[in-house]
Amino acid sequence: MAKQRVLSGVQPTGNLHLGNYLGAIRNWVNAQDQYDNYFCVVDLHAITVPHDPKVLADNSYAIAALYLACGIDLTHSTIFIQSHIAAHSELAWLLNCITPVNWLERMIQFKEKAVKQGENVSVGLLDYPVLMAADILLYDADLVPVGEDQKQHIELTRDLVIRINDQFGTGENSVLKMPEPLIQKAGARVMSLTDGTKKMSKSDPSDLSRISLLDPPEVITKKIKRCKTDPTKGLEFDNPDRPECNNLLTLYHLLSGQSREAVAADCAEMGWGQFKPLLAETTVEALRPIQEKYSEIMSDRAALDAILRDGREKAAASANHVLAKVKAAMGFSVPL
Ligand code: ATP
Ligand code: LTN
Repeated sequence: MAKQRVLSGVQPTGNLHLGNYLGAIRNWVNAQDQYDNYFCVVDLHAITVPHDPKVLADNSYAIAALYLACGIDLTHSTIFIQSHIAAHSELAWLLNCITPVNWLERMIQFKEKAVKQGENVSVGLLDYPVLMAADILLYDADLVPVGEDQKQHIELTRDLVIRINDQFGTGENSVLKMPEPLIQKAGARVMSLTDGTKKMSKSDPSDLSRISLLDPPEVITKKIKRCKTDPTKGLEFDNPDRPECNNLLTLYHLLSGQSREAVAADCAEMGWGQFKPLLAETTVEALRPIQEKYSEIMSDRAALDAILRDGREKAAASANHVLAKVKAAMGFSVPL
C-alpha cells in the first residue's frame, strides 16, 4: 500500500526555537520513515507581517538547512521553498473566492497578531489560513504534523475541502483530499521562559523568552539561569498554579529522553539551583549535534541549492496536478 502523505512547514521569520523543534520538527523526523513527506519553508507566510527584504532569502535557506540539520532525510522527505512554486499563490486565490470572511476573522492567531500590528494589519495576515490550506491541499496531504496552535487552521482547511467538494465535486469524484492534524501531546505547546502562560514564539520581543536551536552553549545557560521560576519547594508536572515548573520539567523530559515518570521521581525533591544547571547541560548536549550539522550544511551552499532545486521539481509535479484538477472542477478554460 502507498504510504500516507505528510505536509508541514515553518515560516522563515527568524531562527527556530525549542517550541518549533519539540512541537513540530522533531516529530516530523521521528515519523518520517512511515510517510511520504513534504516539508516546505513557508516564505509567503513570512511577509504577512512587516518583513525585511534583505534577510528573507537568507532566513529561508537557514530554515531549510535546519530541517536537514534536525534530521530530515531526503530518502523519505522532500524539502522546498513555498514561493518557488507559483501554484501556492494561485490555489490560495481560488480558495479565497469560496472562503467566508467571517471564518478568517474568528482565527485566534489572526486576532493575536492583528493586535500586535496596530493600524497596520494587512489583508495577507487575515488571509494567512487560506494560503496555509493551499499548501496542504496541493500535496493531497493525509496528515499535517504541527503544534497545538495550528489546529484551528487545519480545521478551517477541512471546512474548505467540504465546501469545494460540495460545490464542485461530481458524484463520487471529490476534488480535494481531506487532511487531518497530527499533534503529539508532548511538546505540542512549549511555553515562554519568561512567562509560563504564553507560548514560546519567534515574534516575542524578548530574546530571553526562547532558546534558539542555534544559541551557543553560554547563551543557553544564561537564558535558563534567568528564566522565570517560583518559590515552591520541589518540582512537579501538571500543577496548574506552577506553569513554569511544568514547562521546564517537560523540556527536561523531552530533551533528556527520560520518561516523565523518571523525571518526576528524580526531580521531586530538587530545588531550582540544582535543576537549572542540569536542564542547561541537557539542552546544550541535545542541540550540539544539530548545531554541528547546521554549520556543515551552511558551508556548502551549492549542495543546499541542489537539494532545493530537486525539492522544487518534485513538489511542483504534485502541486501543478492538484491545481489543474481544481481549476477544471471550477470551470476554467484550459489555455491551448
Ligand atoms: P511566529 O512567532 O513568527 O508566529 P512561531 O514561533 O509561532 O512563529 P511558526 O513558524 O509559526 O513559529 O511555527 C512552526 C511550527 O512550530 C508549527 O507547527 C507550530 O505549531 C510549531 N510551534 C510554534 N511555536 C510552538 C510552541 N511554543 N510549542 C510547540 N509548537 C510550536
Ligand atoms: N501556519 C503555520 C506554518 C504553515 C504550515 C503550512 C504548517 C504554513 N503552511 C502548512 C503546516 C502545513 C505555522 O506554524 N505558523
